[in-house]
Amino acid sequence: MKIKEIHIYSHDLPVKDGPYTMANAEVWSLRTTLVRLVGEDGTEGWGETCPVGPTYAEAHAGGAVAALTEMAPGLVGTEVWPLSLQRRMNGLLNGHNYAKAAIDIAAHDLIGKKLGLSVAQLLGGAAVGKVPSYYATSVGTPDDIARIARGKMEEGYPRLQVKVGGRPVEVDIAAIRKVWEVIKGSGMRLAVDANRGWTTRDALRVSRECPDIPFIMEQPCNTIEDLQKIRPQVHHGIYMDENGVDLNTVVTAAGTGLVDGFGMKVTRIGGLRNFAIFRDICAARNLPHTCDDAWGGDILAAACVQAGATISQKLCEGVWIAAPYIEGNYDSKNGIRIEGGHIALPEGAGLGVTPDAGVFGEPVASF
Ligand code: 0XW
Ligand code: MG
Repeated sequence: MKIKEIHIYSHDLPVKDGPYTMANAEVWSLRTTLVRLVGEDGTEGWGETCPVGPTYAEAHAGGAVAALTEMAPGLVGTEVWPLSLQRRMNGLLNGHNYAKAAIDIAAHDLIGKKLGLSVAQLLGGAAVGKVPSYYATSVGTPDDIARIARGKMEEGYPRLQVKVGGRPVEVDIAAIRKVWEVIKGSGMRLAVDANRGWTTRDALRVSRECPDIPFIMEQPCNTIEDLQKIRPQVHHGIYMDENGVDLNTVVTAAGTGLVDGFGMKVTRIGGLRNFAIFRDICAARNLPHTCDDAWGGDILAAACVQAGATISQKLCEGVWIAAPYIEGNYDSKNGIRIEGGHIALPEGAGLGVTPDAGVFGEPVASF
């Protein structure tokens, strides 16, 4: 099956009750980029990539459109199969995994829709019909975050991610303690995500002062070298998120025992094909991980749920989607929704969602 047309769209997603605050970023609205691939028989597939602002990762909305525009002319007329497509994209542009991911996701959707198979089936088969999600807070006051923790625990979320960093570490410690007072004994698991915002000094202090609280530290510091420095000194598990920029980094982190798990983004690792490889590397080393993206609407949410459903239950730390921070859905009928802290795998072929006609307006570029 060859690619006949590629259309690129831009769309704004205002943050519900914004801003969303992390150690290094405060975002009010995110610009997402969508790709519509049309196969030679007219079958269509959708992809999406949506960096959470320009400082979270080495990715930004304008970069996604530019990278896709650079590659698209060289992709029209080529085979849609994900491995061939990946090699072709690598021959057209170095790096820019997050933009290539939108093409990869669209290719999986198109192939699934053509064959009548779900993307989860294409990735090896779903292990569950409903994936656990987790709630990620903003950076906030200890009282506010503890109140949110109670609400999300009562909603049925099995896991909470508390954002910290970008302020005195004493306040982070107070927030962790207040949240633990609320969720202790409930079975709700806790991740503390500093989004690269702590120094090694801060991370060591938090671990030293909270030895009784069984949270995992997600991406506490900025670099891999920082993680290596704190690794032998902390009482808590360390998960890598932002530093896991490609499969090479993941193989080394998993193979050397640098981390106890990962927060992983489908687009950062290059799309669904690379995510499935990442999933299998983690399974080989018995490492738990999430299946998320940085932000995005129904297309990315569906991609994360489809891929997340293929993770073995004991290693799945949850699927995060931006739905709680977004108004409405692209697909008004089958759009992805979180219920009781879990997300049902959509029915139907491919991603299981199709944007309503005209929802993104005219393409910003067509090839
Ligand atoms: C909680 N997330 C999955 C959403 C934001 O993009 C940040 C991210 C993370 O874990 O770093
Ligand atoms: Mg994270």
